[in-house]
Amino acid sequence: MIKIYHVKGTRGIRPIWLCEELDVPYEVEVIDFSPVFRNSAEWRNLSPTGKVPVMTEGDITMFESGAMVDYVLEGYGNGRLVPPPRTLASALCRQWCWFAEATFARPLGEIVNHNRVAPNGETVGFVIDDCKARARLCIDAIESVVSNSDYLVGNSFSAADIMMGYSLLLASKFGVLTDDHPHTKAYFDRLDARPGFIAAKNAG
Ligand SMILES: N[C@@H](CCC(=O)N[C@@H](CS)C(=O)NCC(=O)O)C(=O)O
Repeated sequence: MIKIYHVKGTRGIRPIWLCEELDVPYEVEVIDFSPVFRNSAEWRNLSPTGKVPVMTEGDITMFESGAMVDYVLEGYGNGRLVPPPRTLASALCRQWCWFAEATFARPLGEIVNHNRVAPNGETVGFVIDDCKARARLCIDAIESVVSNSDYLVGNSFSAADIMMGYSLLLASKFGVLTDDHPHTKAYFDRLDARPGFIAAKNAG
């Protein structure tokens, strides 16, 4: 059985949402998000940098939410939620999966970090403004695609939308996703209405 170590509202949403979409059984173990627990030897043994999520199945233990999505698709997807290999659609699906975490979630994560770790509680305003500008550039890229299609890869919901859905959730939370990007807002609303996403957001 797949087990996802999770904290409500964090990136564990991605593998949980995917399991929901594919009807794959899984269990969620909620962990203590305090720095003390995440720095403990017990947690570092599963997640060397002290982050969430972690996923286990049998004797396999993984960190990195995107890798978990790949692993679940490989084992249980039977071709669902990914386009046929060696097609333009497949290339685009992979591109947007990586973009969601490597390019888009990066400045969003830095907003969290710079709000949290600034010395003496002050925020580093110019860094946060720069992160927001970089995140908006990413939303421009998404906008240009979803103004012509329902999802990132044409009109079929795919794994790329699960990866992006979490990043857009963060962008929405930080006020970066606004009416300046109406097609992306409508796209996010479509994702937000999916029962799998709702279940994943409520998990934990
Ligand atoms: N690239 C990693 C990022 C993991 C990550 O940053 N997780 C956040 C929660 S969503 C976390 O644990 N933050 C605590 C910290 O960075 O100290 C993934 O996709 O799993």
